[in-house]
Amino acid sequence: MKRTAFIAIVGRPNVGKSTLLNAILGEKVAIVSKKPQTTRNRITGIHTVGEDQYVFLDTPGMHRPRTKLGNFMVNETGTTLGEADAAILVVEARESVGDIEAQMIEQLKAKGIPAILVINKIDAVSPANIARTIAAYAESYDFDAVVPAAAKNGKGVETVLAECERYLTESIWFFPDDIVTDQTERQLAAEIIREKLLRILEDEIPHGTAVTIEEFKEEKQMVRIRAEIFCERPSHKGIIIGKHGATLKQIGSYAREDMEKFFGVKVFLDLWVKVKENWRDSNFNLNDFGYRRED
Ligand SMILES: Nc1nc2c(ncn2[C@@H]2O[C@H](COP(=O)(O)OP(=O)(O)OP(=O)(O)O)[C@@H](O)[C@H]2O)c(=O)[nH]1
Ligand SMILES: [Mg+2]
Repeated sequence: MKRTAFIAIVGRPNVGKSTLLNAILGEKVAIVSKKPQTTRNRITGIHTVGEDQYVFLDTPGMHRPRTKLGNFMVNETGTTLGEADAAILVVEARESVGDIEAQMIEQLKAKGIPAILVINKIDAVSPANIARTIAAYAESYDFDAVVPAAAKNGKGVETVLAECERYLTESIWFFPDDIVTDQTERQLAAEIIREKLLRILEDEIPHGTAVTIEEFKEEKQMVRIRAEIFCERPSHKGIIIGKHGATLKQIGSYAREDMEKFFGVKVFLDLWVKVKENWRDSNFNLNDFGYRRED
């Protein structure tokens, strides 16, 4: 008997949702960074064991949007919750329920979605702190389970998965059993480049960047990828390229390394930087960059 569950991973930005997804899958399908608002659209991660298929839906961190891109991100999270059988609410041990978390719990209640609470980054706090966080959340919602975890080190990840078993119901599978994500190779390549922009660039600059793949050509034992990085100002373009092209070269070499690992072939990566002012508030550009819902 085949079983399936669609489980949304939600929470405020930067709590470790994408890290948790990657840890569950044992493979990196979602980019991760120290900066908040890394994930911009829903990332599907598929974990199939025996007759059971778990479909995890990683979402953009819930925040108060200031741009149309922000609106899109927050909508992605809302839509995903609406389509899920259950949710994993990821929080940090802050000893009280934050305002964003309280809002998310209201959404869970309104939609009648059962949930597991994951208190992540326990490697960085004291046990007393964790205990007080658990107590605070226990009053806010009837969670099916509360799991302290350190997704970055894999701690608690097995328990999270085991607790998700309760959400499986008899159903056809929606994905083949040998895939871990439904993202295309182009999407994965663009995301890898965006991760490096977030890692290398300071302040607001990476948040104002988008990446498109103009060419993805498989040749004999290699892939040729031409990507365009869009930023919001000419001054940002200068910073991204760097002195004598040094910064762009660094971004390219980190990205190429990851792509070669993921695609398992040699990658020739050609990066171009372009300016598109205020693209984060342009419906036309957001569409162009793939920040739209097709279904
Ligand atoms: N100390 C510690 N850091 C962690 C842990 N899990 C994740 N992180 C770090 O937290 C930061 C954010 O991780 P992400 O997985 O990108 O967080 P996210 O919730 O997906 O963030 P958004 O996509 O912006 O909503 C990264 O620097 C991670 O390495 C953990 O268990 N312990
Ligand atoms: Mg994320």
